[in-house]
Amino acid sequence: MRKHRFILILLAGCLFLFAGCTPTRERPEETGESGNRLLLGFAQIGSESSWRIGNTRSVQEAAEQHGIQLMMSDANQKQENEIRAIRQFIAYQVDVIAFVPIVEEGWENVLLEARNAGIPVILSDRQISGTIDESLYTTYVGADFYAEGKKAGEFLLKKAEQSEKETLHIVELLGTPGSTPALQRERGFHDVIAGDSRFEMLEAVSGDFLRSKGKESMEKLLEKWGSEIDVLYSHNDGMTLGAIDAIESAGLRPGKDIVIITVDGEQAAVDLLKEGKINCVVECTPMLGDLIMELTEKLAAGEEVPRVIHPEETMFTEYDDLDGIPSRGY
Ligand code: GYE
Repeated sequence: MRKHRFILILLAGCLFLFAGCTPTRERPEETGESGNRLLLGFAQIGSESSWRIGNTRSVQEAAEQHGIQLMMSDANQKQENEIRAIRQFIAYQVDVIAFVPIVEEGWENVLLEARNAGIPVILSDRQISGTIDESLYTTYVGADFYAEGKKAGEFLLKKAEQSEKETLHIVELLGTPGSTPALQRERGFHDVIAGDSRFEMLEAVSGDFLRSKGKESMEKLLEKWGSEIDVLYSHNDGMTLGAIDAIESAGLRPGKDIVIITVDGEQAAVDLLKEGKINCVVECTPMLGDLIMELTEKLAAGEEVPRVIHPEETMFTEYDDLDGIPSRGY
């Protein structure tokens, strides 16, 4: 039975994604074991980074452990695909919808549809624009990106104390334009270093959270600014790894000629921190699956849940004892 329902859902998913129409079919008759399981519709944005892949895995594993049936879609980095998937979840009358808003703007209509259908909505990982009607979603679970940006800035303050240079010239690789992590990681960092004459921004460019674009953007920055660059602040590890390739190809030493500050905490970045090629890794955990499933259970039972849940996060720097860092798992 469970299998049949899954196949039905999958087939319908393909149909709706390809036909681009609003489905009118109702959730299939619930029978047998699968009928008692909660159904969670989860709209993921894609697989742009190891962080994201770890996030998807965390959601899948937690659903399995909690016995929650998962209807998951991959938007391939397109907001319109995400909106279409959410409409599909509504048509299927899922118990709860969770989604990762790729950017902050543009969700009003589809969230109104979810509210009219009486389906609670969890924002996972990213937020939506602050001006939106608050009743359009129930809860947010994800990182405090502003705090992450501040941690990055605070590390730089410490690093500057030990630098012989009078001025440190900074380049910044920004995440996806209009997304919460890009907006808040930028703001938190600049709020900390603002007004301090030891720092000078050379340029900030987007690398879209992609390794390939991080490399490309860093190549351009190096062509333009060369060895004037003292600091790279990058909004995610994927872009940082690409940038490090570009820095080494340009004959410079990452972590030494250029101070490198990155966010996420992927295994690959922590390994490079240990090698001295990265100076600071601000942690952002993708392991949100358990929290999402707990929220799903509570919402389906009609219980109250907190409006905002931030998982605990830390940072790893060259000043710390790095031997004890447990395997990152993403
Ligand atoms: O930092 C990046 C990913 O939204 C926090 O998205 C997430 C970010 C993460 O692609 O690696």
